[in-house]
Amino acid sequence: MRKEIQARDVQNFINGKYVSTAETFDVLYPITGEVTAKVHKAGQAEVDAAVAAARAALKGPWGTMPLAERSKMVKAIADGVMKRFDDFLEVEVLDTGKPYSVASHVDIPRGGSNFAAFADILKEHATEAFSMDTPDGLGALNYGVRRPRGVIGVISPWNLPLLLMTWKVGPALACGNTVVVKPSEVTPSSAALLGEVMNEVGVPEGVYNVVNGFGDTGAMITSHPDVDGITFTGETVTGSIILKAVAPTLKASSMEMGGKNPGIVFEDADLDLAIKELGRSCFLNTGQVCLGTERVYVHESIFDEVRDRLKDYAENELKYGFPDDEGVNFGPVVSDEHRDKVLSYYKLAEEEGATVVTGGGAPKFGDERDGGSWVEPTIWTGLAQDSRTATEEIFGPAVALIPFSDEDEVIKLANDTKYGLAATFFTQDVSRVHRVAPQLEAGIIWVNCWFLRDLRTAFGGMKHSGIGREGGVHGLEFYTEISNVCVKM
Ligand code: 6OD
Repeated sequence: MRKEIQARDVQNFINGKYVSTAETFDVLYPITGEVTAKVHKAGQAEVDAAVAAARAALKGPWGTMPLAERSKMVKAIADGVMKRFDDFLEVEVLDTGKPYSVASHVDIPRGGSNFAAFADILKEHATEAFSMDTPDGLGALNYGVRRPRGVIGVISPWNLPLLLMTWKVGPALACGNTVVVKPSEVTPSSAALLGEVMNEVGVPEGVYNVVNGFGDTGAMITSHPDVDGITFTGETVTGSIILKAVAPTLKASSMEMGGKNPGIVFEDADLDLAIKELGRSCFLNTGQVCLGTERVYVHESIFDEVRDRLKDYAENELKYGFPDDEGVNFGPVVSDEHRDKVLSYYKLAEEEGATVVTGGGAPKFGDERDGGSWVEPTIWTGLAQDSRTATEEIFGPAVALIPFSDEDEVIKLANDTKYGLAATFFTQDVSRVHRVAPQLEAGIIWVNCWFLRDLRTAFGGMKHSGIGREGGVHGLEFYTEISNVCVKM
């Protein structure tokens, strides 16, 4: 259904208050290209104010709040997000153009559960203790004391804006930190709206702050001497720039970066399941998921069948439309700039000798959607393993299918990448599961499923895909500082 767009005002959120600035920039509705928000750009003064507020809150009511009370408050934030479900849904869809069916099943519920899951993290994980029995240490007890890291800068991306921002803010607050968030400039609205929830729930001023802007605003956070840690999800190139920026002030950093994730379909796979899960992993959120699959290795004996069935999935299971139209599950990409990047790979693939199985271009609607940022779901065969299309992250709804003949070969092919975020494979042979999984160079490995998340598990990438792990107890390494206390009696 066509939506009436009224451009909203999106402000910074500093010390519990919305803060406007003279300079604004536009957010466009990716469905049609209309202006959906005017965003107030933060400069050095706003970033300094946000950091100062965050630091003051660490010393003030947040820092002195008993753990049980803080946990209760983090749970209340989870409830607060769910109470405002429809409001979050609305702004997330306006910023991203994604279908309601995607945002309401993926983005918004995780916006709540990212707080609920971590509310009790410090209560649940006992501190370590070691008694010593060396001659010099006999009778000595070592124990770990955890304290919040401090002010955490959260630099979050545009593909799953609320999900990936709260994935960091949830554990940060639960561990007693305060945050300064810089959401992506193309999807700032849900981070701003979360400020209202913080106030509704009674989170003290200065605990949660949001500043809007581009890379320059991000750089003001990453280089700020009063910010103690940076957590980032986004492209590897940006991650590398951030790592350079944090070096002079020696900040801890937790980095989840790009990927070129492999999928593998072994000859014994349950193909009904494999096609359904691969279809999701290649095309969910219009392929804009860092965990998504962009190259699929298919055993040569079932290659044609998998190709045809995945083509059928792309052509018949994915439905374009306005976000709230019945049955719509495929939206535009987030911006014209990103559409142009994805389409440049569509062109490159053909130059590199790909056979286009389906897609390969941009749809034409003959209505206002032609002003939006659309691309077709695309499948290629015939690409070489070392082609740019099969090695560079596209971050769109596009996948290269490549045949293989044996297990050792496919493990080499899957690992033949600078990235190491996720890998997904399909087999019904349990011995193969245990043989193959440990050989895949990826931080997250799914077997016979994809993007099935238990927030207690380690999450992050190897190689150029990341530094550090978050999730469950693993996030404690970044969100807290541990001091060892050695007591000799
Ligand atoms: O599910 C998560 O916790 C997570 N960090 C997902 C990341 C998706 C990247 O696009």
